[in-house]
Amino acid sequence: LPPFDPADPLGIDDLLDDTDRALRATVRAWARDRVLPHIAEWHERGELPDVRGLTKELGSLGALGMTLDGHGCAGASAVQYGLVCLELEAVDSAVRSLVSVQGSLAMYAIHRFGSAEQREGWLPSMAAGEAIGCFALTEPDHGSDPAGMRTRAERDGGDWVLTGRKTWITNGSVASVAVVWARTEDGIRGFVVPADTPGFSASDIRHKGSLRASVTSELVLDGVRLPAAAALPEGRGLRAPLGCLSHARYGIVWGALGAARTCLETALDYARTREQFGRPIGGFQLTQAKLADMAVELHKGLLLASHLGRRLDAGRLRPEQVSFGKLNNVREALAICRTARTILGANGISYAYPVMRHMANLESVLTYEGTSEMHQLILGKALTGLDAFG
Ligand code: TGC
Ligand code: FAD
Repeated sequence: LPPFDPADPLGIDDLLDDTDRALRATVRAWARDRVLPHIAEWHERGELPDVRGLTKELGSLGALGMTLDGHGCAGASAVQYGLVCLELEAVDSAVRSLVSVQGSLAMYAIHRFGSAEQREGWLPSMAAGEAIGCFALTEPDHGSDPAGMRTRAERDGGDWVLTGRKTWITNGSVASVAVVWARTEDGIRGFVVPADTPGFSASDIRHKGSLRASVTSELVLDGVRLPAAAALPEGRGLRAPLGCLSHARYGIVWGALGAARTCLETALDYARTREQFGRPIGGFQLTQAKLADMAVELHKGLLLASHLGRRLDAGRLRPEQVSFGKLNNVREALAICRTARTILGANGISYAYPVMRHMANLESVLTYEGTSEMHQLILGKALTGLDAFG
């Protein structure tokens, strides 16, 4: 039998092939060298310095829109995308967020619902990380219930004119292009809005206690005039943005486990060396029970992510299954981080260790891309046939 590997107690690595492992190693090394040495300071300062340089490097790694085909995109598998999300989030959820929004939301929307001109006009530069994108669905008064959105797009001759506000928009103020969802007389539609269009402005949301190294913005659309060709021809109805969310939520199923892995590794190291009552705290049964439970949930979560990834690669992943994964893996990742914090005692709240930062980040991850309650209700509806939203 192969030896027991504390880093992979279930032997889940056997499910990966050499290409998957090589990609994972490349992204892990990049995140360790390029982001890890600075991230605690960036988080504390509430900044993501050189976001454009970082995005270009992520583009060079092939991490942007990586499951999409053509237009400079990598055409990678869903499992490979998941591994990349995990390795990035093992350093900080902010970097995975940047990649999720760029690839799974903004690029995915243009790729899936855009015209040939929109795809050719934006996807190559977005895949290379030369243009940053954002995805604007949430409004101040409509978060979980985007169907009630007030942002509207009205016809004026051959043009569209967009008016409204969007909030909590990742990458908002650094984006060259925003995919904005708005109400029209024919229902909800998506629009590709270059950020330099008059009437479009973005201001950053400050004083966040979570995802502090991520750019989060409020967008104002004040009579933004766009040509007819700015509308996503296929992006009609709420099912269009929700379809993009399914893809981004899938990435989070993996990503959240990266934060959990780092917290478990930190707690294990600490428990082996920190002594109280004359012995390492890792020798106490209560600490071992915590560590065992954390490992069980982390690796069960990885099995779930691998399973969902294979279903996505086979074209068989249902939105309810994505909700299943996001609900479980984010909830359990947060529980792992909180337990790690207890193992570190007072040091658990110090930014000298990554645990508190990851724990705080996962509070956002629990809420964005559909709150845990929304995913419970999506599953509740699928299980009972009864719609709790209606
Ligand atoms: P409902 O009637 O259920 O659905 C409307 C239409 O959409 C279809 N649909 C989906 N299609 C594809 N994928 C999905 N996941 C879908 N979910 C639903 C559905 O079949 C229907 O189609 P049709 O043809 O019949 O019209 O809609 P509802 O109004 O009852 O809402 C359901 C609910 C609450 C689940 C939905 O609104 C929801 O998911 N709310 C949560 C909103 C949310 O997740 N917002 C996220 C904003 S983006 C973000 O957070 C980015 S953070 C990223 C980062 O930084 O990493
Ligand atoms: P609300 O919808 O007001 O919900 C508040 C509480 O009520 C939640 O606990 C919710 O689960 C609960 N609730 C609501 N309705 C029900 C119900 N029917 N039954 C039971 N409970 C209910 N959005 C974007 O469009 N693009 C982005 O790039 C983006 N990035 C984000 C980045 C960060 C850091 C954060 C924190 C958010 C981001 N969001 C983004 C917004 C995010 O998607 C919303 O915050 C989320 O959808 C929840 O909406 P809300 O905050 O308005 O909460």
